[in-house]
Amino acid sequence: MNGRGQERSIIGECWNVAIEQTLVIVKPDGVQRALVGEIIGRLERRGLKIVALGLKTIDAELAGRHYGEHKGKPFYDGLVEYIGSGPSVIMVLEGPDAIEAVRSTVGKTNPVAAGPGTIRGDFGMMVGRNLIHASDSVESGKREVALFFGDNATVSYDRAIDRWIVE
Ligand code: DAT
Ligand code: MG
Repeated sequence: MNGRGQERSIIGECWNVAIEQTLVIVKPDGVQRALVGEIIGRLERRGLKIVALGLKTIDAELAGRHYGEHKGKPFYDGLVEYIGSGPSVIMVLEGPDAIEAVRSTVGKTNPVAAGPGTIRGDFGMMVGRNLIHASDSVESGKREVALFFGDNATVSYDRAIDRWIVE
């Protein structure tokens, strides 16, 4: 129990905060600029848990499925070329309100508008080289995790520190 009469749980619901999963991609510029450790470190230190991780070059077919909502926009072809221009580090992160926690750590889409202290604000200059992708809703998170890792491909485990992060 967490002192408020609720069962403490690191999966499912805890104190009205949902434990969510989000898909994060360190894009090819992040890999080429040797920022993988820095980016994962920031997210890990915030308290997020890595539950799937891999390195892969995203081909046009996978990029088309991932970025389907942007098809027809003027930047679409450049986006597909950029995301496939080298290997990306692709991961699933889990934690309380993980979608919002990661999006706020990542910063606004255009790095110039992203606040200092955010990943894009600290390391990026242009929207077409914004280093990182993060799911923008629970629904898109589920879709993107399934797209990149398939169903039931995340690893469920406890960390000793979890009780110091999740009340
Ligand atoms: P986000 O990645 O912050 O979720 P999004 O989903 O609106 O942003 O767009 C997906 C990616 O497409 C974004 O990370 C970079 C690129 N993009 C978006 N808007 C763009 C624009 N106006 N010009 C160039 N690239 C753009
Ligand atoms: Mg998006």
